[in-house]
Amino acid sequence: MDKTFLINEINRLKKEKNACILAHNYQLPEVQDIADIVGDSFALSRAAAKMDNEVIVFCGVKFMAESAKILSPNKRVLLPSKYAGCPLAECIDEEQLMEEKEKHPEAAVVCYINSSTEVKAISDICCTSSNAVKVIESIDKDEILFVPDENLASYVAEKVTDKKIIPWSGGHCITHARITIEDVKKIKEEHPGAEMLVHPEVSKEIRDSAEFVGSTSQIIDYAKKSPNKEFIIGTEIGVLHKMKNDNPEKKFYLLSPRLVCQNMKMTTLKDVHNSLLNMEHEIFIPESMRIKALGSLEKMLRIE
Ligand code: CIZ
Repeated sequence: MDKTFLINEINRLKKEKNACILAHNYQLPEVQDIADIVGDSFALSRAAAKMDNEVIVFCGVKFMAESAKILSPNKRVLLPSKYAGCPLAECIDEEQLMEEKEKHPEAAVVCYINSSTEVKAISDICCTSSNAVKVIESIDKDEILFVPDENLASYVAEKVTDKKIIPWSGGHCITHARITIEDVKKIKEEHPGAEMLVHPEVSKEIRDSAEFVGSTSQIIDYAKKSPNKEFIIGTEIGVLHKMKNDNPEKKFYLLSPRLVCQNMKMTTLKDVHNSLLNMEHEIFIPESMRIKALGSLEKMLRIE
């Protein structure tokens, strides 16, 4: 199908079905371009809850569409590519978290938004990469069990020194984990004047070489406000689309060509079209589970 025809059809179906399209910052450029809102999972879920469309097409991965459904139970939430998952979110299940909780009965449980609905349901509060420090600081306990991202846990532990952060061992984003210190040395030599901006899902070694650490939205924001003209970007390639559009006079270099998340790149325009046409793949969450998971998301929303 011709691209212009596909885009026209998506826009026609969007009106017919009273749908709104949300796309994560890591989505393919052409998917970001047809979206009503582009952002991080937190901003998108919050936007989904506020808008009055009957249908939400969530161009992202499963945990993101599930978070939108948890917050918007009366809307039909569709995930265009049913295989778009997140290995980080899948690295800990309910049973494993229960075992961990038993080992640390005094600890409050904080789950990263990159986690399953079941894990959110048995956590005290959820957080994203943009608000993790604020969330931890808001907790009235000295011990925090933080799941599942070990690098984000270590970043938070550096910022919040009056609490003991217990990380879930081995939880990593496989895309951010591909960056090596050799990549950093090479790109810094090539672009000595560039500021390096990285995501907190990178390792400590990489984080310590950067000028700024932040979520995708914070990185996008930082680059816009900085007087610098050149940036090395240490997160998934998808963010470059918005950064280049927002700042045509600035230069952006991806820290490593391996910073491509295959799951985020599964959603194509054709999938978005099929999703609207056939109302697929709809997210369903049992109500008792949704209510439990809602608690940890709502607590996070209250401290924003
Ligand atoms: O919170 C999100 O959307 C993720 C997974 C990353 C980020 O920093 O936006």
